[in-house]
Amino acid sequence: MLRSGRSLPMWPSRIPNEEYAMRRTNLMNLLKKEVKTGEKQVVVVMKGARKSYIAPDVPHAFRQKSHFRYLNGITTPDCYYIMQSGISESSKETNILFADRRSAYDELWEGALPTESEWEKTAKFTECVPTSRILQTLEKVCDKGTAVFFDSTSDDLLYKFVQAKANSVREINHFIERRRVIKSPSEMSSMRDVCNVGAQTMSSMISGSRDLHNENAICGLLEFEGRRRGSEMQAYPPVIAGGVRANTIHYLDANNDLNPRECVLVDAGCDLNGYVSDVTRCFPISGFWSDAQLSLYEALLYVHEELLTYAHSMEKVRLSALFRRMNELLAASFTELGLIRSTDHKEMIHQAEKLCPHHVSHYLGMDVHDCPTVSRDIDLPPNVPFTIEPGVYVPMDWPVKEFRGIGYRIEDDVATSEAGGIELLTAAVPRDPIEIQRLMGTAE
Ligand SMILES: [Mn+2]
Repeated sequence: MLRSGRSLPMWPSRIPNEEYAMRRTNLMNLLKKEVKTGEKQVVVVMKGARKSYIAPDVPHAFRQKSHFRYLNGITTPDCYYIMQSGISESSKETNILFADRRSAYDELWEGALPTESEWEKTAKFTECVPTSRILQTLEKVCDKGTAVFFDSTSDDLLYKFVQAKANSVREINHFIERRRVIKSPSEMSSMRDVCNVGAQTMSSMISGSRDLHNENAICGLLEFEGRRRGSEMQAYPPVIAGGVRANTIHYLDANNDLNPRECVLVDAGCDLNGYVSDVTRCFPISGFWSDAQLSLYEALLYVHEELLTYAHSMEKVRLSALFRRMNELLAASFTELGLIRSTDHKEMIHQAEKLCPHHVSHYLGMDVHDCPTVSRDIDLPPNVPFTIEPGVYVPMDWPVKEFRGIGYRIEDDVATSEAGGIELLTAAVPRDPIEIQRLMGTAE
């Protein structure tokens, strides 16, 4: 047990304390190149996530904002963090953490916060001051020679305040995301951990899901299988969609009855030390595929496997190229199946886009849709994790009757590798339809 009464986690963070300082220095070096004429210093103003409530005294699950945590490692709610540096290369940073201590009374209800020296290990502040002093401090720190970088979506009042004081105020998100999209070796280890836990969770959930009567039961299994492996929470509200509900891509109710003749689509992730996984699998509730279910599944699985092979063979991986490839493969595979009935190539692609209206990939890391300001049309360097997730959602009025109302997505997590190609991070959960049946105990 730690001094504050918190027990040691099952998975200690992989990120060494010095890495936070390195991240700040790298970001600052990027920002120093962005200053306008006459600007002599850079100030970064970061606001952490606030504790919020569902009802009086009932808090939402707390998760620190990833940009904030990335730069200082702090996971305490309601903090601010200011970084200040001159623009010359040799200028040292000054960091100020704004955080409030808990009173003895609050500690009685909510427990103790980390100590200042625990915060200091990752945040390396020169000063730690109460949050009530944020404006007073900004007043002193900002002048007409200052370039402020700010997460402007986070606080209108603060934004207006610095706008009046500084020479310029700019959005910081894209600058942090340009750094965050490429993972350090310790971040890659964190991604391997969480993707492995996420894959094992999905696998065990499938094993326990045969003949379940309601989507809610699957939700409970995901929570149980994830948490018992050390996942701190689900990475996002899982999609657990029986039958035609799978055609609603972000269906989140997860509380409908499951029909024993239908398949279920489950899209879920784990969250470990601020890094997340994102996996989707589909399986028949009874453990037995109907002919139509199986043939459509195999047609999509073919596309998925081809995409993995293609990504692995690419000289430089580019998500936009993977997306074009998915549409080509879906068109070919569904034409062969008879789901698309056209001989015109353009029309085939158009039909494929109708059947799968989403992209094949997004970046993955501290957030599930990681670094959304980074283009998907760039050559990726090594150590960039992303998803591969082709899908098919057959509308109830699709001309080919036998596949109507079936929705599937097969999603794995991969990363560009130093050795070239990609590394599969979610190998611990099968995709093969027979292997899925083996998990469910309905195949030898
Ligand atoms: Mn995804």
